[in-house]
Amino acid sequence: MKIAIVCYPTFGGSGVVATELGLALAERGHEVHFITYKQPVRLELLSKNIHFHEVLVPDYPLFHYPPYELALSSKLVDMVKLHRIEVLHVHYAIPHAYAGYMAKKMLLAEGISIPMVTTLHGTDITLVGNHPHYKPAVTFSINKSDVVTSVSQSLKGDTNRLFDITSEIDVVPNFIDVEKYTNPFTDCQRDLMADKDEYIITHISNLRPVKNISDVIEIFNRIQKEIPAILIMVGEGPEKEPAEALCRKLGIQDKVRFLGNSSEIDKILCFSDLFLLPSEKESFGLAALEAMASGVPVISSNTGGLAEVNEDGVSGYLSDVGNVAEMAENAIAILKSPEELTKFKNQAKHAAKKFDTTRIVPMYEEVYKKAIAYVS
Ligand code: GMT
Repeated sequence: MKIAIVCYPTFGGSGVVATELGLALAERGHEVHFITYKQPVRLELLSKNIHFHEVLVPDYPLFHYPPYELALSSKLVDMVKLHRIEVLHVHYAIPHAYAGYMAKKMLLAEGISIPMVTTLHGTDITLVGNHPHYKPAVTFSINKSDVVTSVSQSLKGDTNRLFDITSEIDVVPNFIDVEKYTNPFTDCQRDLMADKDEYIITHISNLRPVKNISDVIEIFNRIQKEIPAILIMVGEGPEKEPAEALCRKLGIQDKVRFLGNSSEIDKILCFSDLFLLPSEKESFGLAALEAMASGVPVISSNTGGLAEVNEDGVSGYLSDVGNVAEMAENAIAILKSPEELTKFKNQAKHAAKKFDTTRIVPMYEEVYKKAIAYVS
């Protein structure tokens, strides 16, 4: 199949999923065209089945807001015609589903029918999309998609609750190449980060308010009082400075390392012992799945789709949002005995296998077939 993938090219989960999906589809022989404003961060290798088309938005003094949707829909029309693309797959409803729908309509005016698959990722529904300023356009473009998928049952429920949705939503969970995370390095080089007796606790996110970053620090503070440990914070975002200030206030600044954005998540997870994700909202929690695939147990909140990923008492523990005392207790329970830690590491890796690329990518292929059949 010839598939166009529209996504955010940044470190965010939806862009990562879209990129990994495109790479996996290309490996399975499909021709994949990424159409976005910058080369996606995880799209390192170009191959004969992978193409990247940059959306340029010309500047003009009249434009207070550059019209990205306009440029994207025009680019989609051009690329569909040039490469005879058979299906559009847009990740994150805003503004991609809207631009995709416009492209569909423009192509139809020229006698070309192309189906659009929209994948909902989370904040496009639970945080940004239901704002009254966006809601009518988001509802419209979801309802006008030929197939809609969501990354968890929980997100499907949220979408139906928050929007007036007239079409069925297929749940296609996020996925991971478990093989890639299995002993990727002969030596994880953990001594670069910590002393021999110190446990390494990790958090990876875009450091936005929804991630409850102060809870990450509070949980770690309680852990390090009981067990020698350091905390590695990966990512950039508005909560970074307040988090640094909190670490100084608690006197733990020497035990917390802020690494910024990283393309070496697999290396960081390789030497991590525990992963913290106490988010306010999380439609899936791809970062938790990446940790689990690396054999890192997860201490998380039980919000949204996290309970579909992190199995309580198996791959880690779940607690109510904000219950930092319980999250710290659970973390300590895992770390305090080497046998317990080994057991949870193995269980986390095993639980991740349910989401292996080989199981999930064929579900997207079925979705594309359904979408193509729908318009032909
Ligand atoms: O986590 C974020 O804020 C980034 C956001 C995104 O769209 O890039 O992540 C969302 O999509 C991910 C991939 O499907 C999910 O794993 C995250 O749980 C989801 N984030 C939220 O729902 C807050």
